[in-house]
Amino acid sequence: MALQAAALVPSAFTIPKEGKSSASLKDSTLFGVSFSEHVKADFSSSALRCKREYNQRNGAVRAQTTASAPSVTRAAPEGKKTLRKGSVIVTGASSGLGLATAKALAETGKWHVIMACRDFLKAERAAKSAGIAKENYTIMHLDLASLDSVRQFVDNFRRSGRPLDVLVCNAAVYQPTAKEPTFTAEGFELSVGTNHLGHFLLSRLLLEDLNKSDYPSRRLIIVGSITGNTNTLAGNVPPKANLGDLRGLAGGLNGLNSSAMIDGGDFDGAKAYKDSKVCNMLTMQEFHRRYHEDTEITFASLYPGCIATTGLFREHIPLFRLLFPPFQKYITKGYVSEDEAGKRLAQVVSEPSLTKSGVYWSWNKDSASFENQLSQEASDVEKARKVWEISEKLVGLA
Ligand code: NDP
Ligand code: PMR
Repeated sequence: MALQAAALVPSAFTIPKEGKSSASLKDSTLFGVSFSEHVKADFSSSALRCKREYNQRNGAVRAQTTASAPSVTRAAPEGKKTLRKGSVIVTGASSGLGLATAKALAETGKWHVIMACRDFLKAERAAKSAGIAKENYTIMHLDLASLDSVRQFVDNFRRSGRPLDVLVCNAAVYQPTAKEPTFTAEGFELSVGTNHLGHFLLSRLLLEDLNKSDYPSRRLIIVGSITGNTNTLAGNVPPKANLGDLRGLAGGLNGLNSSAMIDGGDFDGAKAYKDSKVCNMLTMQEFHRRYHEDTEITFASLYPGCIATTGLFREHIPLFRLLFPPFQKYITKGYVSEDEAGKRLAQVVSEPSLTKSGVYWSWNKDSASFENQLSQEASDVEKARKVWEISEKLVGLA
């Protein structure tokens, strides 16, 4: 039975060959979801074709990359020892994973955390109740659902005079029960607009600041998820992530003359979230390909485990919120506490052993980190390039 199959897999269970799971899945309607029919081969011949095309164009891409890399000379060479505190921006640090990460970093005494949050008072209360010492954090306003706010945040941060050593793109919204799409200030479907496009603009702008930092290890981390990866059991729970040919994204996700969904299909809030996570993971890799060699910045993504108690599920039906934590704790064994997940993300921020760039980190049942494999779509080089180029246009960078 499906739940037994789920019980056998650790939190970061990966089906070794895409679409060729040996796990036996029968129909399950837990949480109103029937998913076995969706666990099918997910091979895409277009991915291979795209890869070839990318290789043919590779020279051109690299030339363009060099031209658009931030032309800032770093203040000090990599590896230089510094005694100053690290300065890290964490988006969405007012609850859940972001708050737990801010707490874990602040507690080391080695980090000053800039909590980039849309609700200042909520963030202040959260920092206080988490017991984060005043001198270890600063709250700055950021609403990722508004590109003006993103630009304003970057200006304010620069005015603060603080260096930027690590940027953590963590904030997200999830609208599993929404019947109709809602939109960001610029008219993009809210989940992709916030989780992907807001972070895309933020990280593109702040790359220059990261590049100026003299900190020994500078990092840009974009939180991903197992549910965006169709090479896992969790990623095969419908609706599955699928960016298709990106026609909706190219059309601006506005729900008027274009679909609100990246693949151009009918609106589905749960799918929009999973699609946004695929964009997050593709963006991390595209950053790595374009900038790692020149800047030595580490680009990373991760799946921290299933933190079933966070505010992410606030819009889900009450029965789901009641059953989801015990389901993840006792059946799938994928559950992690907010504290544990915060420590994991804090490792990706600061552990000297996790400096490898272009990696999607996960943790095994002994809480040891390992480099996980992304699904075929979430590691599709050509799709990553297209998502990057379309996103650049949408956020006004190209
Ligand atoms: P929470 O809802 O607890 O945290 C999300 C944070 O994002 C909140 O602080 C929220 O602010 C903030 N946020 C939402 N919209 C905006 C916006 N427009 N501008 C600025 N901030 C915003 O969820 P989690 O802690 O679970 O999620 C954190 C990350 O972890 C997400 O990227 C999610 O995809 C990822 N993740 C979560 C998993 C889980 O099991 N929970 C599993 C895998 C990945 P506010 O407090 O004001 O609402
Ligand atoms: Mg899942 C190993 C099994 C596993 C893991 C690690 C997760 C993680 N889930 C697993 C299995 C299953 N889930 C199974 C077998 C089912 C069908 C009964 C199932 C259902 C389910 C639902 C309805 N799961 C969900 C939902 C959500 O609404 C959550 C979601 O998709 O949010 C986008 C979710 C999640 N399951 C996870 C994780 C980590 C999530 C949440 C979040 C995320 O990607 O951020």
